[in-house]
Amino acid sequence: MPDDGPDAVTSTDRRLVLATRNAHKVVELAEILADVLAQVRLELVGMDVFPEVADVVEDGASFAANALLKARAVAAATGLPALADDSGLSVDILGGSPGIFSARWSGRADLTGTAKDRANLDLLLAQLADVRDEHRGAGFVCAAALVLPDGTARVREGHFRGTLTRSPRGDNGFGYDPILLVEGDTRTSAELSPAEKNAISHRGKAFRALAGDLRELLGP
Ligand code: ITT
Repeated sequence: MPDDGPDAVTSTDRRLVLATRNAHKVVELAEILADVLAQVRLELVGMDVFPEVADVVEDGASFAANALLKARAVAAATGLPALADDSGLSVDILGGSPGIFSARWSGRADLTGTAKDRANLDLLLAQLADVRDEHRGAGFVCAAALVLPDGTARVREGHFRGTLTRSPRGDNGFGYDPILLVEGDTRTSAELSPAEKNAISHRGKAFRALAGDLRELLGP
């Protein structure tokens, strides 16, 4: 047997790489995909296992295009099947914005993590200060992509509707969760438990749809 070195990928490698640097997404996805990963006997690993792989520029014009860009780049760089998502908040009265620009809506490139999330939602609430309750409809959107090393690709979308509050509420989740009042509920998305959010969220729906593709393409 030739020595392929410690990082060589073999046909028995059962790792599936999640192409995100967002720690909250890794936690949510490990939970959402737990059953299917056990079924197809794949181990989910994050980008921390591949520190040498550079971030891809998310210059697509849609959630689906960006999810595919991220998954394609990671599958090509690692030789492993890759999952990625692109997600964001789509506000009706803003014609779907912030949309694919949700993560950088405030323009505060100097901030990261919760400080950046807070700047983004503060700006959005300020922009919508004069908008009446009946016009505050919004929803999270998620495009989830699976790309195999041979280029085979699948994308699925999920939506999670609600209305925007006037101030943040709740400590769970991340991003805009504290300002999305969940449709048919009195709580914001940040007041749901992780399991409750996963059951109805855009990311839960998109990745549960993609689970069928994982079984079909990567099942034993
Ligand atoms: P990766 O690209 O590394 O996956 P990211 O945080 O940049 O991480 P996105 O490009 O998908 O992720 O941007 C998503 C932004 O949309 C995120 O920063 C939040 O502001 C918002 N968002 C997405 N899903 C959300 C959720 O479930 N709850 C709250 N906000 C969410």
